[in-house]
Amino acid sequence: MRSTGSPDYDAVIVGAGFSGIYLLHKLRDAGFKVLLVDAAAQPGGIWYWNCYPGARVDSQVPLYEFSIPEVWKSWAWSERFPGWKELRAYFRHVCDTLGLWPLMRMGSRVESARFDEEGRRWRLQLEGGEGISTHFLLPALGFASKPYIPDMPGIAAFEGDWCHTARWPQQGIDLSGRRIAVIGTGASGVQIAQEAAKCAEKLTLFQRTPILGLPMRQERLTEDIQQRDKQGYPAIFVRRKRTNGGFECQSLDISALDVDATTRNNHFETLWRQGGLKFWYNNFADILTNREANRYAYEFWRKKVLARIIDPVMAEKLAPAEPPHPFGTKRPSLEQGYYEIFEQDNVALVDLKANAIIRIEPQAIKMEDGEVECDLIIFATGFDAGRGGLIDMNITGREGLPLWQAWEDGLRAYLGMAVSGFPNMLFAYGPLSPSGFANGPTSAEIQGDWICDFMVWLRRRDIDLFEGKPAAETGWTEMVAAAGAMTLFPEAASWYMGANIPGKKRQLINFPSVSSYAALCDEEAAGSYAGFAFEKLTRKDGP
Ligand code: NA7
Repeated sequence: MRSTGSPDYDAVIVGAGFSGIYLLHKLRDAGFKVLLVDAAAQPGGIWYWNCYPGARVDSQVPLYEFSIPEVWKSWAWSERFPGWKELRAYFRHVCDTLGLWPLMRMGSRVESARFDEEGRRWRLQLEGGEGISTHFLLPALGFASKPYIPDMPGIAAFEGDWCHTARWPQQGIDLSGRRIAVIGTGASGVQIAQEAAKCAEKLTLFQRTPILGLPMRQERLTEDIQQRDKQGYPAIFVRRKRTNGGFECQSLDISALDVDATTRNNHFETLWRQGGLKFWYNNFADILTNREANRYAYEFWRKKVLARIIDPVMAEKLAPAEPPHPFGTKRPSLEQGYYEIFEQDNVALVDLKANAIIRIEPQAIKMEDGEVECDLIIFATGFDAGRGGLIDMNITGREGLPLWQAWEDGLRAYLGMAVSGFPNMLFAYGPLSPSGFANGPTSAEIQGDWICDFMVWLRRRDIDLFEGKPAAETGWTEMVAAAGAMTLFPEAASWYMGANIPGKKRQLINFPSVSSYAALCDEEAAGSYAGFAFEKLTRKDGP
């Protein structure tokens, strides 16, 4: 590695999901010397790692794709909610269409990234020992790149197979005829359970908290239908940036309490019929802020679900009279026949709140009361969202400060992109930005455009070094917490609140509105990036 001269790259992007690929496209077009590296063998981000049977996106076509015309005009989906294989094919299409492959190094894991103060560059160590240097470091790891597997005594001696949904083997696992235990009933648990129920000898779901499932209403899509609909795409792509969730429409601007019961119910029914996440994001204005309004939504949801479950004991476990948490404060999942699988003889449910797991035996899961024999354990137990992947990248800032230490007392970041003490680094899809809460591509494009504009602005002024100001960072972090406090989100022990990871500080880790986020980012740019400190330096032998 050179210690003097220009760094190898103007920017290195880490991660080939939506945000990384978008940044690569933008920065390449803006004339930067840029490289993208990713540990995965193929682009797609979470759609590379989450390749379990049934894995699919919960945002409908055309929300979960780029607004880049040459990309969407030449692409057609086969389903309204595409699965992981098609999403991976889409990413290949994006890289082909935009000619990005020569700038991508797949199968290359970044083991560490260290800010070299003297050399004014980031030094990255790749798996295998190679070192590269870059002026700017842009981690774009996604909010869910670090799977969480709870401590399960005895797992090492388990004689069957086990894995996390987000580390599903690329060659797949045949679920047919297996005795399967799925631990966790979030979006991933629901999706894999629906598939496993079709072919497993025995499927046992271990539920700690019931998921509040919404009907997906999957549809086949033809090219003709999409050709017709594409006339409306540009307007949708503009509109999705003006909503809280990054979807095509917003919550209503009236309270659920300001309408009579019939009107309220009619709106609930309409959303229910439309399917997807609309019951969550297109509902009354105060569903996520007012307990009474929220309870109306829960009661409607419960009535719909109870109508599909015959056994009253099972019904109380899956859709309890008392809500496990306010509706929508944990991410609802889209389901396709989830509630019906529990009527099958080969499917069972263990309520972990009534019967906890004690340990894993070589051929069974032992609970306080009884045991479940199994030969495949699937952990659908979620992620150390927001920070996990970044911490695993072993990022070290000024004076050798590791990122994990900077975040020891909680996550902090300016604009959800910059951390003080870590100059010349911006992350996309990071904590305290809308990522995770919002539709991914919307967030990726807002941040990608902003980062690219910022880098062009720096280049025009020959600015070598930027760093988020500590006061701006504190202000942003407090603002996200204050925004969260105005909602019901803090009432749920969710990953949105960091509550799923033992020892993680409870705080809202996502900025709760895409449109407000975009406005604040625009304001920052219009104000000459006042939240950042800059240094103008001459490189030893740079241009
Ligand atoms: P989630 O949504 O974090 O779900 C994880 C599930 O695993 C959830 O049901 C958890 O129950 C359960 N869990 C976590 N730890 C344990 C332990 N120790 N024992 C039993 N059960 C446990 O992850 P997903 O992968 O499903 O979805 C992540 C996001 O991807 C999703 O929100 C969408 O944005 C797409 P809990 O609810 O914590 O009681």
